[in-house]
Amino acid sequence: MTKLEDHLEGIINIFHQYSIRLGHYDTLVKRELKQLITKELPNCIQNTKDQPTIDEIFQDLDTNKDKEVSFEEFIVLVSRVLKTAHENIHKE
Ligand SMILES: [Ca+2]
Repeated sequence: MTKLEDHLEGIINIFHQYSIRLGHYDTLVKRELKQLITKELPNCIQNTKDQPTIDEIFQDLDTNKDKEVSFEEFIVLVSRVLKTAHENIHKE
């Protein structure tokens, strides 16, 4: 695998690490999303310990409103975080 392919697979692995914990094995319920954000993205997302922030992110990502965040819904967050990280690199 190339470095990029390896990183992409890493995103899938992290998602699964959290999605298998509760409810459906391949989706994130709110508690899983909170755990993932708090543990894996504390430098990219502000106020991760703050419940209203988590509520807001969850509602925003759960576009089909089934109270679960699928991988497809999750990558919207990944894409946003990635975009911000890229912008920050050029600021420094
Ligand atoms: Ca959903």
